[in-house]
Amino acid sequence: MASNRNRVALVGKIGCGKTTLMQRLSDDPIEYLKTQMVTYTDRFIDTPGEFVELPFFTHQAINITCDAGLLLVLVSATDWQNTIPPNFVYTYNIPFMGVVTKIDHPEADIKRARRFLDYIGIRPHLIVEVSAITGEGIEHLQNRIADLLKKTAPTKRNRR
Ligand SMILES: Nc1nc2c(ncn2[C@@H]2O[C@H](COP(=O)(O)OP(=O)(O)O)[C@@H](O)[C@H]2O)c(=O)[nH]1
Ligand SMILES: [Mg+2]
Repeated sequence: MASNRNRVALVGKIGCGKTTLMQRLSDDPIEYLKTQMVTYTDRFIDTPGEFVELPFFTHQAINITCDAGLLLVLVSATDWQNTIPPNFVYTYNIPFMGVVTKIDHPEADIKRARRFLDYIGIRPHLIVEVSAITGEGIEHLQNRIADLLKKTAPTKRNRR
């Protein structure tokens, strides 16, 4: 089976901005597309938000993403409810980061989003804040992703 260790997996509630962020990080045009199924690109694994909103699917989210090079858990600054289980990220054996999205939004509450990410198991130094619309924080996120992927990318020695 092909390795996903060069790919970044995106997980988060429906509408939190996974697909838009992926488009921004890929320099693709930003257009709304409902993610109906798991979508693989060269650099990303985009998952439907149902994966973490419906407990029935949570194991599926983990199966699909557990061999990625990096897990990004997204929480929108506009979300007033979290559905991701406590310490979710510790199920994984790969690097992870938290991303607060939509920080440009007039109703953004970044502190609340950071609290949700803390509950999910992500400490403050592993959280970045971005807006896929204005581009704020995107360069910083690109750099952090590149650093973390370097640690897990297949090398001659560990290639499957
Ligand atoms: N204001 C604002 N809206 C965003 C941002 N990112 C995504 N959105 C909007 O949020 C909605 C859902 O985005 P989408 O990427 O499809 O979410 P997904 O379900 O997690 O893939 C769309 O209408 C996007 O335009 C952002 O950074 N700021
Ligand atoms: Mg989507």
